Amino acid sequence: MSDESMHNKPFRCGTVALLGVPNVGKSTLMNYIIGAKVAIVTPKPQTTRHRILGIYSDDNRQIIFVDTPGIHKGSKQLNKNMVRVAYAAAEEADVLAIMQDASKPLDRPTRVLIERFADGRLKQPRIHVLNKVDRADKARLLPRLQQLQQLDPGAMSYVPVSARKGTQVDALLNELAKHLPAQAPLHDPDWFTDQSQRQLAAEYVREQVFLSMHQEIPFQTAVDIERFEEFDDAIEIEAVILVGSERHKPMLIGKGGGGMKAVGTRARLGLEEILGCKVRLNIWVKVDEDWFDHPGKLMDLGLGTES
Ligand SMILES: Nc1nc2c(ncn2[C@@H]2O[C@H](COP(=O)(O)OP(=O)(O)OP(=O)(O)O)[C@@H](O)[C@H]2O)c(=O)[nH]1
Ligand SMILES: [Mg+2]
Repeated sequence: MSDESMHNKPFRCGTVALLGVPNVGKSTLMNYIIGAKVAIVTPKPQTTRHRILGIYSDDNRQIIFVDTPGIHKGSKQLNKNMVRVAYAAAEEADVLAIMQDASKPLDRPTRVLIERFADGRLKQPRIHVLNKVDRADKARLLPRLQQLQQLDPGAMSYVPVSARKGTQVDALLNELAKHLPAQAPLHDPDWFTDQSQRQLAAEYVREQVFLSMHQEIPFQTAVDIERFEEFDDAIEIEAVILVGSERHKPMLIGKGGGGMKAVGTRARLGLEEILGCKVRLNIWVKVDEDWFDHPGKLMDLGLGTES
């Protein structure tokens, strides 16, 4: 029996929504805590497009993290759906973890976002997470904390962390768990994500497209899994990469197919690691000019607002 349970501390369990503008490190933090790459991470904004659960369980707590798309402005239906998904996750959560990049000066979108949550319209406890402290100027951290305290004096706490290095993540877990309901675990402690193997396959391929492509191309790219079949010795996957323009196709495929080959190899290696078996991955590229602005197509890709 652990020290905690000997002291009769109640078991705590609930949901924490990870919120923030794009690129602040929400998915990196969740992956670090879960200990597996359940949400893809890239240096580009708008990487996460739907809500992803990552469940942390120990002897005293089960913290159900909800990773959300970064809150941003955008005119396409995809952007609107992403933002709607983030706000819906906030409404449903027990605790709001509002993240920012502390290695950069507080920008306007971050300030607007903090003010929006600080207005108290949502009643859940708010915890501000100042991420990327490994890259932040230490002398600026205290003034930044004070600035944040002024912007949202009603928040429970303000926790500096490094999601990449894991610095202060234990302290953050303690702080988050304090505000969760005292109740028994809702999920089997061995279960750590709601992502199916098929969804992981689509996301791992999209991650490699995001990493290898530039300018507007990644934002107009989606991945659809057309076949996912398990055999005794391997999983066979057929993935289609949708691109938003005919001229993106050769850029993605690359000279002699080299670009596509690199995307496929890297995605396959990542999938073999997380799925724990051999993967045979075939990828095709298809042009679909308006998939990101078409509600029905977004729904089919799992990017609708009701998914
Ligand atoms: N130096 C440093 N980099 C970090 C840290 N956390 C995340 N990053 C990097 O920041 C970039 C964005 O990280 P993500 O986890 O994809 O950010 P996100 O908030 O999920 O972004 P969206 O899904 O686009 O909203 C990646 O290049 C990460 O490696 C950190 O603590 N320190
Ligand atoms: Mg993300």
